[in-house]
Amino acid sequence: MAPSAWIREQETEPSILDVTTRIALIPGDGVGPEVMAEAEPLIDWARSRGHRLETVRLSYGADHYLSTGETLPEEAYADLRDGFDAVIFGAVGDPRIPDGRHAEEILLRLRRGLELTVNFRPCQPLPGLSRQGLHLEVFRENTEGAYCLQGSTEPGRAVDLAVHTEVAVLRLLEVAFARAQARGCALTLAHKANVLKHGHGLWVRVFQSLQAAHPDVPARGMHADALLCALVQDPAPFGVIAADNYLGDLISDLTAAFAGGMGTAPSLSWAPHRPFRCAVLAEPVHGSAPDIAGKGLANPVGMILSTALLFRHLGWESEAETVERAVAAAMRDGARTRDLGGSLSTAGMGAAIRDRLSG
Ligand code: GGG
Repeated sequence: MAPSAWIREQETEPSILDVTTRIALIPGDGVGPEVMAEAEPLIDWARSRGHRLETVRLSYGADHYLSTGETLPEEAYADLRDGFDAVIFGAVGDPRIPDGRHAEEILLRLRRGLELTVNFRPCQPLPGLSRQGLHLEVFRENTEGAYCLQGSTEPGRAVDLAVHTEVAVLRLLEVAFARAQARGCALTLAHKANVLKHGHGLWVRVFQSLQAAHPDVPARGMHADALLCALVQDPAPFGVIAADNYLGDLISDLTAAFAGGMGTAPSLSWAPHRPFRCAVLAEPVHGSAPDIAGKGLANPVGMILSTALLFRHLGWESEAETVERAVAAAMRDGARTRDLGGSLSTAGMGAAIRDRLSG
């Protein structure tokens, strides 16, 4: 290409900072709004560093459902899908709605509707916590399996179906293989194909087909029960673990416990094939924890680290690293919420982290 044409292309191409990123904030229920309040200043901070950002707060959750009967209205969902780039989500779940209908129609709807197949749940203990040096990452399929919401209850009999599709399994496993390859670490598939011959049989077949294409990745399948036993005994040899929705949910709660518990565990879900404008959702692993809601007892670290994962996904590596460094510095300096044996409130921990943002 001639230099002048190249220069014209450079001039007309919008710089990444010229593009407005639209982020929907859905605090949800219980401790969701409290931890979201500690993520929002980070978005303002990213804006102050030149990123063009617009946030819109959406109040869907238990209170909205109980007062209006609405969970996530179709128009709101369509606007979110086509008019936003990302979602930051707090938590859903409320004892006033024992069947969890609103949670299902908000969070599972977003995960499934936006085809957020990949749920990434890293576990790296922060400074001052036990198991230093551990670096485990769980890749959980996020849209189907036992969470496909198909089943029935009859007198004396209840059925939950688990639907696994080759497309979703392949999408999840391709990301897990690529990550293990990039990290140069082992990849383990958790399954129970000895019993769940159909669904998990499919997982094993797809896994084996990718093994052939990635001879440099030390990859193996393990029965999930044996894997859990091995993890409890010594998680260090594991690098990346891939699993279906149900097993991934359980395994990632165990790995969260290795790194300080649910309060510190971040997650990011995304659609690798980008079917819609909105293709990524950040949320802490923890739920709404209604027993401690409104008391300033929730640990905001999971939410803050999820926000850092979102920054990285959006290409804002410097902001992601700065936030992660600030969390590590606060922990190194002894900042702790009650769940980690300290006395800081949710807001106090958020402030301790923000005080250490630099760079
Ligand atoms: N941030 C994850 C989330 O909200 N998950 C939903 C959930 O687990 N809800 C049940 C609960 O809050 O107890």
